[in-house]
Order: sequence, then C-alpha cells, then structure tokens
Amino acid sequence: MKPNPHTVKDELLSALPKKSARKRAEQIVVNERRPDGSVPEIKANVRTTPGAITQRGCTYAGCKGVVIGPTRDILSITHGPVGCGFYSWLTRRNQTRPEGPDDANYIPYCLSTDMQDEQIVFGGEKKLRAAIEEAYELFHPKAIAIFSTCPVGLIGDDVHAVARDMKEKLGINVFGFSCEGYKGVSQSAGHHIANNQLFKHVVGTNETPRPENFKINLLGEYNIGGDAFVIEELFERCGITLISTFSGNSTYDAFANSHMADLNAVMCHRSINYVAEMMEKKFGIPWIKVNFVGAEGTAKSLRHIAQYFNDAELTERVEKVISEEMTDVLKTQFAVRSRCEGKTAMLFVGGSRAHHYQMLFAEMGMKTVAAGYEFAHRDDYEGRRVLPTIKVDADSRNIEQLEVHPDETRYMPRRGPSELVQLEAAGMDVAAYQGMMPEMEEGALVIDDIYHFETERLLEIYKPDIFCAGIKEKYAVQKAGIPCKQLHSYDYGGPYAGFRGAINFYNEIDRMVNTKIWQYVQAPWETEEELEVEEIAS
Ligand code: CFM
Repeated sequence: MKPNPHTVKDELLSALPKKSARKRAEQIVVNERRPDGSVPEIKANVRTTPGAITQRGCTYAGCKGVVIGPTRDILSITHGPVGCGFYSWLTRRNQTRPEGPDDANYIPYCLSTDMQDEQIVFGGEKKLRAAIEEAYELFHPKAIAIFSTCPVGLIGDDVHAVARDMKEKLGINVFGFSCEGYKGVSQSAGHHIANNQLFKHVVGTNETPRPENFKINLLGEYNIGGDAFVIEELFERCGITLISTFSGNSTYDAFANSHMADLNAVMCHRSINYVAEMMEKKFGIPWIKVNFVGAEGTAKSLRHIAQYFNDAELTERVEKVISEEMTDVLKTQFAVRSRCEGKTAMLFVGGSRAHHYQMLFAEMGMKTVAAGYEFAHRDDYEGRRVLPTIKVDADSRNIEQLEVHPDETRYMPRRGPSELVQLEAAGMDVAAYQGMMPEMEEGALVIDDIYHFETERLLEIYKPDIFCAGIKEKYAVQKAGIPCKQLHSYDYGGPYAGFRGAINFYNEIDRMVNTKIWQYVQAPWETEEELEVEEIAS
C-alpha cells in the first residue's frame, strides 16, 4: 500500500522534542501543484538542529572543493591545520583534461600551511606568506588561491592583505577567500564566497577578442565523472563555442576571458547563480537555465541555446545532433522500461541534482516518491519567483553581497528588452529557474537537510527500489537492503550527462534495481543463531 505522506511527516516529527518538531515541520513538505503554478513554501538554508546527523558539508568545502577545486591551473593553498587540506584532497570526482604536457594541472596536489599551536596563538600570516613563496618557487603558477579554514577566521589572519602583497611581489594573480568552515550554515555559503572572489579578481581580466560564433559559458557544471567532456563534445558537434565552464575542466585564462561570451547557460543554479547575475549586470550577458541531465533535458537545452542565437544553420546542426543521438537513447529507454517501469526512487543530495536526476528516472518510467536538498535555498525548491519573499537572516547577511554596476566601457546588452520578451514568449526562461517542486508529483515528500534518522525511517516505510545520496549514507542504506546510488561521485562511474550519459545511467540503474542480491541481505542479529546466543546471555 502507498504510504500516506502526511502520516509519514507526522511520524518523522514525532521523534523530536516539541519545539524542535515545530521548527522542523516547516522543512518537511508534502508537494502540491496549485492551479496558479505555485507550490507550498518550504524552509531551507537554515541551521541544522544541533545533535541531528546531517548530510551537509562546510563553507570551506563549498568554496575550495566545489567551485574553485576543478580548475586545474589555479594553485590552491589551504590556510589552516593540515586536516582541512588533507581531507578535502581529491575527494570530489571533478575530472580535468590538460591540453598538452605544458598545460599545468595542480589538481593532484594538496597544499596546506599546516598551522600549528604557535600560529594559532601568534598569528599565521607569516607562515602563509612563506607558503605562497615556496609554492611559487616550486610551480610558477598563473594564479594562487588561498582558502581560509575555521581557525583563520577565529584568530583574525588577514588573508586578503597577504594576497595583495604577494600579488605585487610575485607579479601573478593571488587572491584569498574568507571561506571559514563555520561561515555559513552549509557549503552553500562557500559557493557564494567563491563566486564573489572569482568575479572580483578573475572574470574580465583577459581582453583577448573571440571571433567565433555562438559563444557561451557553461555555469555550474563541474565535470564529475566526465560529464563536462560529454557536453563539450555535444557543443562542438553543434558548432557552439564554449568560452569557459565554471568550473569543470576549466582554466584560469578561460575564466578571465569569459566576459566575451554572449550567453551564460546555467546548469547548477545553486552553486553559481551569483556569477550569472553579476555578469548580466556588469557586462550585459543574459543567462538561461539549462539541464544536461536526462536526454529530454539535453535536447531542450541545446534547442534553447540555438533559439537564443536564432540562426538557421545552428538550429539545423542542433536538430541533426539530437536526432542522431536519440535513436540509441530511445532503444535503451525501451529496453529498461520493461524492467523498471513503476519502480520508486528517493533522492537526497546537494543543491541541484535532486531535481535534475528525477528527469532521468522519469525517462526510465521510475517515480520519485521523496526528494530533497542538503543546502539549497527556497528558490531551488519553489522557483526564483519566491526570491523577493525570502527572509534574509543573520547567517545569510554574514556573506558579502557584491554591489555590481554596468561596466563603463564593456557593458553591452547582448539582447535588447524586446528580444528578451520574444524569447520568453517562445518558451525560454531568461534569468529564471522554476525550481524542483513544480516538476515533482503531487504527494511526493520534500525534505530539506534530511536527518539520518529520517532517512532510516523513510527506508523502512517506503522501501524504495533505489535511494540516491552520498558516501556517508551509502552503507547505512545498503544495510537496510536497498541499493544506494551515489549521486555526488557516481560510485566511480559516469558520465551521466548528455545523451550518452543518459544511456549509461539507464543501464546502471536497471542493473541496480533489478539485481536479486538485496533480498539476501540479512543482518547477523536477525539470524536464529544469533537470537539463541542472545537468549543464553539473558
Ligand atoms: Fe551544484 Fe554540484 Fe549539486 Fe553543488 Fe555538491 Fe556536486 Fe552535489 Mo556533491 S555544485 S549543488 S555542492 S550540482 S559536490 S557537482 S554532487 S553536493 S547536487
């Protein structure tokens, strides 16, 4: 029997003390799609209840790991005790492809100032300076980025002053990030901090003209498991020029030159919407939301890009690529549907994938019965139309909000107001994102910042055919006899983006939900033998 989501919600809340339950209730929502297109309000981007086991990461992780980490030729130095650097070293599967033997790639390295008690007491700026000089001598990079960890903020080291001095001394770009782990309620704060500094210190610093046609930036695609490689290849076949990707398979120069693009295509809205907005304001580059997860999403996104440039030849090439790819996609879809139709999935991950991957499951005939984000904001759930109603709390106010104005010489609106209206009339959302909930079924459970206790209860109540989360959840889920697909790292698989990625995903999930292995999972304490031992003991 299908569980009643309202009863499930009450059940999840019943474990909490009254006051906590009242607060938590606002973060658990049963989805409705109202006639005016709105969805229920959900509380998001707020502190986790102390004591709850959260899936979240820290602000440093969002800045150093997520946004800047995938860029191969910015040398990253973690200013702090060695653990922060060590444990964030190569833990995300952002791949990169240097163009030749001379193209720098620092991703395999881990650089840390290794702060000791002495620096905590007397300050760490001197050691940071020495570390930057040493790193420069060793690598001669184009740019160095410094990332602050919790103690740096607590003792008040001025990483920005050090960066300014070293920039002057070394003659390369050096910039710092005040991304102390505690700075926000989750890694989301780190995204914002990374966006700000990239925008201030890098974007627009390389004026090399780009004579090509159909120039775009892809924002919020991090090349996990090679996703960006698939998308890059699609663009190339379509004749779309990719100036830069923020930041999968990216380089410093590409960021610096990114203001030459005529369109920003935003894949992960949560992590990079700030750069999109700031580039619009400063340079006049419009942005649209795209999604290259799922064959349908990929086709739609390519079509929207073509529509934006409004060129017959581009449109023709895009249509040709789509039809070439769709034959195999549909063949695999047909095959897996016979085995997967009607099966159920739950997705609790990050700030954008819990939405995007529902599309892939739908293409296989599978239903998402519950989903949620770790650190998304209300606009990622309900759509950007709720932005004016989002209350700015003390935690958000803590993060710098850059004031951006049109550039005196370089502001050039790529599309006039009437052209933008036309694009919107043709079904394109310019500077808009509809959010996850309007695309979820009525009655689906939406849970923000899910607690581990809730994960376990959901597994027991719904017994979904697959649960998608990360490495911290994976083995607990599998011990419950349910397969877990990691949507952060792809379990060492992928790519899952684009058409070929979709085929990969269909096949992988088909294998996972149809294997018989899980019905043999039995915990040792569930066997008779164990019970007997227990009886003797009692
Ligand atoms: Fe964006 Fe990401 Fe995600 Fe994200 Fe992430 Fe990631 Fe993610 Mo892990 S940038 S919000 S902070 S799509 S690392 S590539 S998988 S939680 S859903």
